[in-house]
Amino acid sequence: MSRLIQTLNSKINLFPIWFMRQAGRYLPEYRKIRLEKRTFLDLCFDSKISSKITLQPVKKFNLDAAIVFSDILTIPNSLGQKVYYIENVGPILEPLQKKVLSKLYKYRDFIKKNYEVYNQIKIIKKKIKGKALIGFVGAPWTLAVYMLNRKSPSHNFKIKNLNFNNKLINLLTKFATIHIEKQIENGAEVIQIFDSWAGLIRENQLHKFCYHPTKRMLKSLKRKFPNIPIICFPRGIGKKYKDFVNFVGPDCISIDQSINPSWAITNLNGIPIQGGIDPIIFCGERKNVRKITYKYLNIFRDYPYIFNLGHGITPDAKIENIKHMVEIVKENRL
Ligand code: 1CP
Repeated sequence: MSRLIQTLNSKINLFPIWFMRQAGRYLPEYRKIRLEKRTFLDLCFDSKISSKITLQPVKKFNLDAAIVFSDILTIPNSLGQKVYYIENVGPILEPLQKKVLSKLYKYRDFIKKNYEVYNQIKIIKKKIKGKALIGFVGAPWTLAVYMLNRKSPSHNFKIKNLNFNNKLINLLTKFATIHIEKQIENGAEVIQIFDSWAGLIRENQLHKFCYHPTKRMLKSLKRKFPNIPIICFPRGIGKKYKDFVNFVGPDCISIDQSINPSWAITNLNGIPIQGGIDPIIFCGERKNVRKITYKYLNIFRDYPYIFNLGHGITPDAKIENIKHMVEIVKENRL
């Protein structure tokens, strides 16, 4: 069994290591393939190519897990709201039309549109013996943010100008759950739910938009797949991580870099913790990588911990720094 699954299921601390956005633009071998294809979605919807990209970082750094190469925004795209990825700008979505929200939308169309994503999982599964295969999905709130805002909310985001409503959240809860079910049926062994923009929700609405929809997903997934561990990443909610863990009950919690790891150990019910290391560390000096890696090794010496970052690897990360962290972790674990 893989280190990641053992850490998640048995809470044995084996210090598995993988990174959010481990496949992507910081890798020269990814950039090379990217140049040959017209768009980013062409990569996601070609399982022969996407499976190759998934494995690039796993082989290069001998990581403990592979994460499906796709994007959280394949969901709006598959529901009929087209998504375009613009170089140096990020994702841009066409206006959200009524037809997307209508109940007429067919389950079968959705599955068909994501066929290549599910097929990618089947291909990878045969090639990563002893490592875990992670499927993922965006949480309903984060998907709704992109669908209504139609671009990244990282600049000038004003929540009150947008029409967040139950109809949209319910639709996304349903299709995010379906998307995960299909990934599990095709071989995903661990699931991560990315609520990357949970930090934008006002405190008194966290329950409605973040905890509650996520818990609904977990409940229905656990009924069907009780043995598949689910990692949640409600990024940016600060001390509310505690309420999140209590209410939602995930198998593992991924923390962002604003969370003090010692606080997390005492406040998050003893469930496995993942991440928390500032991604900026990979853009700087080698000696700082060493320092922070030892810091996390020491803090989590007696606690089930998964080495990862507080957010995704950035395009300007240095390969040598990533190698260095992996090396140190491997030298210091059982
Ligand atoms: O031009 C390119 O080459 C595309 C760059 C790129 C890549 C490589 C995008 C556009 N998405 C991805 C892959 C991706 N996205 C993966 C699989 C690869 C891996 O992890 O190894 C995953 C898990 C995601 C998830 C994702 N997409 C999230 C959640 C995690 C996070 O970063 O918070 C989010 C918010 C997105 C939206 C998105 N897609 C792409 C970009 C640049 C963004 C972020 C835009 C923003 O900052 O708002």
